[in-house]
Amino acid sequence: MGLAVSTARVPGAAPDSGQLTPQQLIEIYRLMFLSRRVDDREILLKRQQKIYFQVSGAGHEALQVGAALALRPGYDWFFPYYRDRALCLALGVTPEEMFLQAVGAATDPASGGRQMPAHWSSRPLHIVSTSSSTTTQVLHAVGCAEAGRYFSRHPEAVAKAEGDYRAFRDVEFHDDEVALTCLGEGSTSQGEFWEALNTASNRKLPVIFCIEDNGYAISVPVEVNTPGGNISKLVANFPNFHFAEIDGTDAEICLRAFQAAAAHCRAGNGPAFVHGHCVRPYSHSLSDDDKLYRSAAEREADAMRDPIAKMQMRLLREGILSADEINALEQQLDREVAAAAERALEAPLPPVSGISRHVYSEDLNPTSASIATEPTKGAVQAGKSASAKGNAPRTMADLINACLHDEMRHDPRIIVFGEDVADASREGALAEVKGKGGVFKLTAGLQAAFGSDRVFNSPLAEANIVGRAVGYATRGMKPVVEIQFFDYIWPAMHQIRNELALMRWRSNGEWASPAVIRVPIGGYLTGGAIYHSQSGESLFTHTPGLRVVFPSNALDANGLLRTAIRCDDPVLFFEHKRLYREAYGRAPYPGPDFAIPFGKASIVRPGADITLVTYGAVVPRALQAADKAQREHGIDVEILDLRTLNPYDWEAIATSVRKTSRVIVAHEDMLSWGYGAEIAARIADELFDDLDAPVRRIGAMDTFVAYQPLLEDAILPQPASILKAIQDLRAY
Ligand SMILES: Cc1ncc(C[n+]2csc(CCOP(=O)(O)OP(=O)(O)O)c2C)c(N)n1
Ligand SMILES: [Mg+2]
Repeated sequence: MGLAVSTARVPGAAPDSGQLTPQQLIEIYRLMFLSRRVDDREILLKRQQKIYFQVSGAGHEALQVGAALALRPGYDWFFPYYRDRALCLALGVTPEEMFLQAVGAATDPASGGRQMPAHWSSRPLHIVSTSSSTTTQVLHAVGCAEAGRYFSRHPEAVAKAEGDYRAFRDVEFHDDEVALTCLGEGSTSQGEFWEALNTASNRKLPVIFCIEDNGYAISVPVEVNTPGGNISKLVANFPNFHFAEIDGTDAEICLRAFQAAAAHCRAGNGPAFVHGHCVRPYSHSLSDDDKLYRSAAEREADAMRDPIAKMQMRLLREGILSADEINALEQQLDREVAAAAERALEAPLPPVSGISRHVYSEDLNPTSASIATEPTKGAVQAGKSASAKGNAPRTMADLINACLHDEMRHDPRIIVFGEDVADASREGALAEVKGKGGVFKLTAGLQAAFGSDRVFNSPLAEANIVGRAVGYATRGMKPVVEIQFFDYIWPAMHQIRNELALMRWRSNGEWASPAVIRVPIGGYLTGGAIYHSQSGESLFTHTPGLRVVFPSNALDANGLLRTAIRCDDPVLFFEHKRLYREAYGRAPYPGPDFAIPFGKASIVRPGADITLVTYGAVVPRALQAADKAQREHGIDVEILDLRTLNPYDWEAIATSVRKTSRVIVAHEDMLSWGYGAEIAARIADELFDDLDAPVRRIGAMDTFVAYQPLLEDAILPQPASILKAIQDLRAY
């Protein structure tokens, strides 16, 4: 019997549904054993303190090799979790690449030394970078599958285009592609798991959910995480699924299960759920000792089901390999693994100078002055009659809606989803109804104009919205999603901070998720109360990788939203609810290509005595205060509207402060730890010699916004409180 000893996947080795050949069985054993040996070598390196972390895939090898051999690397899509060493080996990641990650080498292709080992990523193989967060990846797989379907229905969206993110986001897809996502049984307790099943089921998406059930989540046994102890029983009523509950330690059973699952998905019948019962012979990680919480009998029973031993027994029993041949194969693999580890230990380490690379796109700079255009006078919006609105000033809500219409026409990769954003999910009603188009009507008419494939309602689940957007965006699409109220962004916070913002940096530029999230924000609503008035922008400007935009008027909103959509970075686009239909800041339609670069403040009122740095709904309030200060007290205030909070226009701030020597930073959000704290600290640090007075800050009281208008007025900054600060600072 010839031995397959290469560490690369044997081309054409993927078995079909017929009898497995001896060669194929040997190949399966080779991959499983290789995975275990890479784990063993990493454990040794960790004990020698040559690497810094180790988590093993031991006990899961049969399930993972079965999954990999039923699918196609570089064709299907993979959203693994940290135990998936055997999966990744079988897809084509090499042991040396795994060791490069373990040592944190510059040449680690998954992350360039940024992620722990076993945090997989490979663009050529279609393994999308995953984080340490259990379960976030399942929603990415859902969005990925949706994107694949979208491209096969909309081939016009595949084309590249110069002048926006599409120049750097290549698209590949196959009509019958499948997305595989893996997770542990403990991780099925996360809400995101259920949110992913929801959409995969409802939209009949080709996603295979692989549950690698080793009975424990660190020290917590399955019955504590899963009522009744069996996740298959709980999910059994989701429509459109193919279900399989299998022995995850028998490689052939696993392979057959994934072949059936893939066939169901490729045929367009919906998603699949493969629940494999496997074992965990090596404790959770090297930081864990399962003797602390598992009985000896239980650990012995697990050892009896070790998939490597089972496969080896089969090869011997069926006379496929002799004991000597198995020995020879294993020794050969051991030598290859040892040599791969040695090479990795010699690899160059990442330069400190490269730390900031790939926080944001290296290709498209949204602050470039070349983005700036002038509004087109007398422009008429496509699809609207010239007479209807003509050149009359339009509200912020109207010009955001106009931008969405124009950009969707301009770029077929844009899709819009969120809660209530469609005109009517039941399309039959569209002929007779006006349509909803968002609770604030910002997406009105988009579904009617561009169809339900491009504009649709999500389930009422914010992590679902952002997690799917990440998946869509990694495929080169441009999701422009809506979170209905800033007050309810928190379920999506995990996806925003750990996934959306990090995809590019953690994969060292290999992957990116440049989605746009539009978020109505803020108070001054008279009755908005605690849960419809929140601000909190500094929580997001404190997240590297995310662009944060906060316009104060209709024209800026239009031009900045266009830059956000065409941008190659993820953008959080805050829209102040109070400004949506305000008389202040209306503007005529500026044309379909009007754009404002990020990081460019606007001087909304020039002045000589005091600089007032602000943004959002405080801008019109600051203007009122400044006019009064001039009129009644002769104080000439210069107001800077930052417009974008990350990046922000430090040059404009510094120039103004050098001129006035007095500065107030004002915002609607709470004062303490607010956005102004950073700006004030930087001014104090870098412009100390230019100041004639302390840096002053204005913000909301350190509380939430109350319902009773009397209280709301007292809690939020008002023109009167801004005026008082201006007077005090002048007198200092
Ligand atoms: C959101 C999140 N919470 C907690 C953790 C810490 N953590 C890492 S692995 C793990 C247990 C996962 O158990 P399971 O899903 O059964 O996978 P297994 O490790 O058993 O393969 C926990 C709690 C995490 N990484 N992410
Ligand atoms: Mg587990």
